[in-house]
Amino acid sequence: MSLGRLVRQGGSAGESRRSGFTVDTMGHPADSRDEVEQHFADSVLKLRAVTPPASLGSQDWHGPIRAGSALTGTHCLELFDAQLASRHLDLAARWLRKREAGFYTIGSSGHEGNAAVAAALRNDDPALLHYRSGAFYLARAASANPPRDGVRDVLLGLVAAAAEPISGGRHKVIGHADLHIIPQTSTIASHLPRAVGLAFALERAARLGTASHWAADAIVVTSLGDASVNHSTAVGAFNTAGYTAYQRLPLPLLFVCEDNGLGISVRTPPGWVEAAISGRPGIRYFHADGSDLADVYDTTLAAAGWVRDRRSPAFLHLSMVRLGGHAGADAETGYRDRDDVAADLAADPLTGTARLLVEAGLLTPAEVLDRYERSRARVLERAQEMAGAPRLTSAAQVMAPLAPRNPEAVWADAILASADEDKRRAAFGGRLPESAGPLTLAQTINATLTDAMAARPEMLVFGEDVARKGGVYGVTRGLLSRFGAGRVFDTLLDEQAILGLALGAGLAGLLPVPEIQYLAYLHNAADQIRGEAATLPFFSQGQYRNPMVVRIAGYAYQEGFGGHFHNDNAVAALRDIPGLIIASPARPEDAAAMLRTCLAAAAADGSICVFLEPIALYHARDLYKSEDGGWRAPYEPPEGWTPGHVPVGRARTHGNGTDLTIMTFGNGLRLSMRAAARLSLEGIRCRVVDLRWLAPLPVEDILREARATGRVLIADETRRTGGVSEGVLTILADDRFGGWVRRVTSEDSFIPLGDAANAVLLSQHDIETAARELMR
Ligand SMILES: Cc1ncc(C[n+]2csc(CCOP(=O)(O)OP(=O)(O)O)c2C)c(N)n1
Repeated sequence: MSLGRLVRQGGSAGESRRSGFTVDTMGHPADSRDEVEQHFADSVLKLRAVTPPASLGSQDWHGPIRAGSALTGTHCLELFDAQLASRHLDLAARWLRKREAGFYTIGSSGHEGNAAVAAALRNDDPALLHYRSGAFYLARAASANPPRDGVRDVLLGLVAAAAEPISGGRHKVIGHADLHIIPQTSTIASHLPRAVGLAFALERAARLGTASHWAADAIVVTSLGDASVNHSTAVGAFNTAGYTAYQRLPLPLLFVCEDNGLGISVRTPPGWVEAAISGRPGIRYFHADGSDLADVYDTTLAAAGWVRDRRSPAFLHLSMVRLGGHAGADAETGYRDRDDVAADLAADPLTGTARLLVEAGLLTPAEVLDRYERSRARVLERAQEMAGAPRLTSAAQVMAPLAPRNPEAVWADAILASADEDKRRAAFGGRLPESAGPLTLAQTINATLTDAMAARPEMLVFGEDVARKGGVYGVTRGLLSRFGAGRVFDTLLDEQAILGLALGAGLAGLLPVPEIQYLAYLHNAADQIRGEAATLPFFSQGQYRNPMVVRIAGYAYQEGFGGHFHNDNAVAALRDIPGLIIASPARPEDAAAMLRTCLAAAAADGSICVFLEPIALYHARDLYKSEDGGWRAPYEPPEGWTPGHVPVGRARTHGNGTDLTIMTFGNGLRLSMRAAARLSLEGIRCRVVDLRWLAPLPVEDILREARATGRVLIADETRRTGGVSEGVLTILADDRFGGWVRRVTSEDSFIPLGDAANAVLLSQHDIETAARELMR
């Protein structure tokens, strides 16, 4: 018997349960109604006691759903439909899972109040959402122009269908480019630095007059759970938002915390979210009852209005409940008592909206339950249709969005992105770098950044100490005065925030070039590259991109100065990130060309590039002996960029010796070239291959140069374990290289202070000794 009929026939609370609820909508034995459904039905039955205000004949659909609310009856009903469909999608997820046709059961039950958050925002406000945002998604989909079939989208996600519109079957994410919902990973809170960055970048793009994907008066909305509020990533994002607002810099960002009091099984102390957030400087706090749709709507309007008008961040705290456990397989009875679960059931937001509609005289309880049933039937029927939707089947299909590479487009962008003569002269203060004689690596990177900024108005340079000081090593010196504080600025001391800003800026259409001051300080924030930047194209099939060139000062050999934290030589954490480009220049002229290539790859392909700069070579002048000037190089003016173009993943060979191939990169290049010179005195003729790119490694060049001599010595300044040499060896082994191979590396150690550093670092002596042994 349908629920509506049960009510019309005068059934009472508890009768719904006894009736067995047997609605067989799918040609299968009916799924039994779970406790949440039973409770909803009982609660709606109880609403028969509610006396409608006037007669049901003169319903005012256009009036407020409740006195004082901005939510109209029509709007409330539309949102109720989104809430109902979201609830049934959770049930469908479990139904599909049981039949091994679905792969995801984290639901939105209890959080359906977020439909009103969607409704109170503009459809083109970019949203980065918590995984319980089913009703938000459906509400925004339904109000899109033209409306989208949000139920279908979500079901395709549950069954990992290749036709799913955002991730194409790679994950069940909440997102759609037409709906301005940027898909998030399951790593809780990791999306918040990006949300902060996006809000910052929207404003910055508007001020700079560069094209952005979003309107100048858009605001960013991002949501999270209550347990996630404690994650250091979230705390960092709140801090960055407050810090920015505190300085009166615009940051139109609405945080929404959907507080159900639990993080899987762990209870959030009552009152904690408010206590932790409400006193924060720079962030305005709002609260609403998440089970009361009108309250959520009205409070979101107020909070969003605050953010939009003041361009300042706000935190909307929604008290919610979690119904049906954390996910499908979660037996919450193991950690929650009956009263606790019952209290959540009593606050079911679906009942809350039903009450609004019944009390306004717009629906009878029977009509509410009929609507529930019709939604149930519709969703389950669609679930049945989607159950067998084709999935991704090959590695090529899965990986297609990972690393789009269009070398011609990158080449064209790299050689053409130069400002005209006058602009260049103005940017360089009348002293063009090509006329300045040979430059060091640091000077060359500085000049290349200057040239790029003059040509690319959308490019930003930021990081710790990069602006006023010009960087610890002077690499960004002068950029602030040349291009202004709108494009070159110091950030707060938080690598996660720096990378989050890059993530948001790239998304907004800018070209961010953040600096990480030392390689050792990347690691506290590496997930922003690994889990966020690199996964966005994957989980959106390239519909969203976050191009960036992250400059990192790294590697060792600072003559004992600085110890581990300034001499970090470990790159393993970067090398296995799918799609990431890692450039590792050593020579000044290579650095210029490679930086242009990285910027072009970011602009043309949306690539995420790490540009690893060897600190010890920044100011190096000489190669073989003092005053030879061999490590400096003239700066190539734009006319020379075409012949000098360096494609991603192409090595450079120095010398043409036929006895031995030394493969190296970074500081190892200078050590190896010096070693090669000494070995030549002994009659050992070497060629030295500078890999230049650590990801992707230059496979073709490695194999060709290995075959050229039949003897390979890998000189690798990174660690023996997980270092670059392992990758080179593997390339040779995979190709069944039949010659001799040896490797010399740094030790599996951190770098100590003082002379002891030399005990664990690759040395020129190591290279020479190994070379002689190989030749024996
Ligand atoms: C960084 C990280 N650590 C752990 C997890 C595993 N995990 C998934 S959901 C969750 C609880 C999140 O609770 P809350 O933020 O309150 O959101 P809710 O699920 O209650 O809506 C945890 C610990 C994760 N996804 N990400």
